Amino acid sequence: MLLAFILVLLTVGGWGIFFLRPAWFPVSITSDATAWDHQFGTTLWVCAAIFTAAQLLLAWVVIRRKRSTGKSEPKWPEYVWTGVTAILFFALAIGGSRGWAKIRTQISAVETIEVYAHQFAWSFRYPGPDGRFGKTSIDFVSDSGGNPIGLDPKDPRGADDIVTATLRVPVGRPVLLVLHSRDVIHDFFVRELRTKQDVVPGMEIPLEIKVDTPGQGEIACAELCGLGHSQMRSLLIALPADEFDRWKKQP
Ligand SMILES: [Cu+2]
Repeated sequence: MLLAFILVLLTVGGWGIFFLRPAWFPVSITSDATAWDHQFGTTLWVCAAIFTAAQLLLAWVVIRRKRSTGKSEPKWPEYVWTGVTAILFFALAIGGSRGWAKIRTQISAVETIEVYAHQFAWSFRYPGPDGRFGKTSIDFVSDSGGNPIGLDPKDPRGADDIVTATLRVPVGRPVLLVLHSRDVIHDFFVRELRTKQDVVPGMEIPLEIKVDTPGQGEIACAELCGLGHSQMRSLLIALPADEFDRWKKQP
């Protein structure tokens, strides 16, 4: 009986957290968030219903438990819940991958910004007025010398490149981020964009974002990457497009 009481208490407590929402997503700054939030909400409701049904059923079984009579139990409930779970799982997976494909595979950005992750900081590079990125090499990397991305000092194309510690993006214009890592796997995570993408050494990973309202968001590393992982954070600043263009001319 005590076990049944604890099960009911856990279920009610779970619903309490669900409704009070002590920690929830911050307000989004992109319209893409609507699809993510919808999918997340649907998944959460389905899981909440299954959790509630399973816990209450378990409590009922605990209360009504009888000594085994040695007769075999009917098998059909197992078929039913396995079948229903499989259908729900595939429906959620198909819905989620459709949304993901719509947002993540249509790249239309004309503006490219390079993102460099390393233990334990972020750097961002813009091509400057010539519109071209200069060469980089691991040989030139020097954090103390102010060259965290290893910009080649002899390449004239890189002379006007802008390297910053915060990410500024224009509002209303799709931006292609190209993610690089210098050492281990990191993860580019911005809650306000509902975006999370691994950054893998040796790979250039494209990630298109479009911010629709001016605002700010925290860029956090969401992959445990070493002792300073919790300090690995930066800021995303979304500026009105004209202000962004002015800043890029005179950072
Ligand atoms: Cu990290």
